[in-house]
Amino acid sequence: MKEKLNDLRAAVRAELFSPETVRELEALRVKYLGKKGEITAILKQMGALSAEERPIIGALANAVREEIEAAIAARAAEIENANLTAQLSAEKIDVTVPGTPAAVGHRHPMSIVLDEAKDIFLSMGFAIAEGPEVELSVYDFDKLNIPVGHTVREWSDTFYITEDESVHLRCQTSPVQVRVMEGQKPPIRIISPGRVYRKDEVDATHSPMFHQIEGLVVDKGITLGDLKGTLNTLVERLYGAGTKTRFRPHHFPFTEPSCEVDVQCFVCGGEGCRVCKGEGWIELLGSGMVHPKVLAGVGIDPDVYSGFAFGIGLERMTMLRYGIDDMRLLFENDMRFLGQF
Ligand code: 2U9
Repeated sequence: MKEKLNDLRAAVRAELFSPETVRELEALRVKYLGKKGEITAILKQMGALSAEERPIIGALANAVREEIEAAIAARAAEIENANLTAQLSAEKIDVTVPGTPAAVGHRHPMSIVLDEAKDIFLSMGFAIAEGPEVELSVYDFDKLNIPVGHTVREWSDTFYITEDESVHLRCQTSPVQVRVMEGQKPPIRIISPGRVYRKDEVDATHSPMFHQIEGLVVDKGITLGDLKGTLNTLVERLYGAGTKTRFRPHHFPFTEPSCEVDVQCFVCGGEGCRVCKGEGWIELLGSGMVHPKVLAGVGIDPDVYSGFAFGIGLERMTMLRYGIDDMRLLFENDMRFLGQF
């Protein structure tokens, strides 16, 4: 039995280096130390030994078992270490590989043009005013001298909220200016950018929701000359120094006199081209001197004060600025389009 144990010890020593993996090593452990293993088989035969032999063989068997256990544990550590080294060298990081660039967002083209317009007006001393999109008809119609029966008041034109026509989605940002005039004495110099709503069918130049930038100046001695100077400054800053404007008589209920303002085509310089449809001029905005009835209606004496007002469509401004021929592109959120600005 002693011999057998010594043979086992030698056999394990010889076999210990053939396992390459933890699994193969485990098979070796089972072969010698498992329930049906060779050491266990020897220990089971101990009952047949004499009382003198039993402790000697028992001690030897334990010593051999401990040695085998220790040898297997050491070999296991060796295999794991080799695995780790192999893994580390296989997985080494190449710090020179270029990184994946993070996608950075940017402003919508209308935000770019709006920010530019805000900068221009802020530099001329205007403040920015905002107000509700769900508006009282008193502010959007009555106080703007828009009479009962005017087409804009029809259900086919305006998104009414109440049956009695007292509340609707504002169809211009002018009620913001009315609210400012009611709450503040002249001098007043504000722009009111924001969303407005009209029951228009969607096409290349119409949308039931669009954006306006309106402006209002009220003070003593404000004239049409101030309106022209302000709008010429806007146009020159937007489209380049020397860009000409043309003021054509028009009618709005809230201004008197009223005019539409064209800008000399900034593509062809007035020669006539595709953008200005051969006209040489492009219609840009509406404007006029605030109607005395509108001033009186908010408690500003029209014999002491006068003012001018204007309104520009932001979509139109943006389309002209970037040569966009279809308004729907501005609302569809197609990244192939938006990525170009
Ligand atoms: C007050 C008094 C007068 C604002 C004005 C226009 C002319 C105008 C259009 C331009 C293109 C609307 O977006 S659009 O379709 N606007 O033509 N807006 S004068 O006049 C005011 C505003 C407030 C108290």
